[in-house]
Amino acid sequence: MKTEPIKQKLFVILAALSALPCFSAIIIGSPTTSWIPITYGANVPDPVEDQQTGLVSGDLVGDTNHPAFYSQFDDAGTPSLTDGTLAFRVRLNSIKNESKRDFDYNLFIGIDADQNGSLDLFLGVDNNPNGSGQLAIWDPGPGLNDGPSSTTIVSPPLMTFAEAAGTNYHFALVDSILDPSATSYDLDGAGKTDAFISFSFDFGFIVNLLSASSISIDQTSGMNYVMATATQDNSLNMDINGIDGGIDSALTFEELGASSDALSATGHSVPEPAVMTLIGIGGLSLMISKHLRSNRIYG
Ligand SMILES: [Ca+2]
Ligand SMILES: [Ca+2]
Ligand SMILES: [Ca+2]
Repeated sequence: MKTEPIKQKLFVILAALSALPCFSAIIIGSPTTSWIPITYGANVPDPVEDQQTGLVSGDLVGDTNHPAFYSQFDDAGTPSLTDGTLAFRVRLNSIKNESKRDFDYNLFIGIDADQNGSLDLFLGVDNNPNGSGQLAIWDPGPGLNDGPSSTTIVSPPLMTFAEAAGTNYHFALVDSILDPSATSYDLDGAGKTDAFISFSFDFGFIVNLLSASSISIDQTSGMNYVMATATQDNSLNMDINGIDGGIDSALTFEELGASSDALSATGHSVPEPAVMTLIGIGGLSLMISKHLRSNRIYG
């Protein structure tokens, strides 16, 4: 009988398979422990009650212990670096009408995918005052898109996707299950519980649309994000994450501090291109000095 070696081989194969990283699809309503905060240097996003439209439920809120903005990535378990799902979560002041549990606004995430200061694509939530709507990806338009005053989001969106609650869309009051480490569920302190809006996009669409603008990225590429709420789908007119007010500022997002630290889709910090250049120059000068020293010693 030769069953024993086969069993052993099977055991080895199963052991090898179980040792592979475990890939699981994103659970859009998962606790914050499954999400990675998107940071803004030393800034603590986002000041409370700095939204500019009188509609407090569109106010982005966060503090040192309660991030206003998160991402999560699922790479689909394939070797490809350009597929998978990229999800975002945003903390808001409140739900306008708690009995309806609707998000009644637009929410934009501008992506600076080549890290030159200009936003190359916008994606987010395209809801109306009745709370219904869609997920969308917008063309940035002809403006520089490097600051609030030069942003030219094009309406209607390039692409739209139906919101499927529990699959690619989730809107709920913050509680101890969604945010296990929270010490407050009302960061603005005005008496209404904060809310999380979470949504996801096929990463391949983002890669392909950027590629059409001659920007090549994969899941390891560093990107800077600008995130804002709005009452219309072509301007950042409500609350820009990371800064106090600023919707009409003539400064750039970088000058304002509204551009996030560079993060890959997979959620890893990536040095800015300028830093990489410095590291490159530093490494080169180190190599030259080593070479000169070795020439002095042995030459
Ligand atoms: Ca705010
Ligand atoms: Ca750019
Ligand atoms: Ca609140």
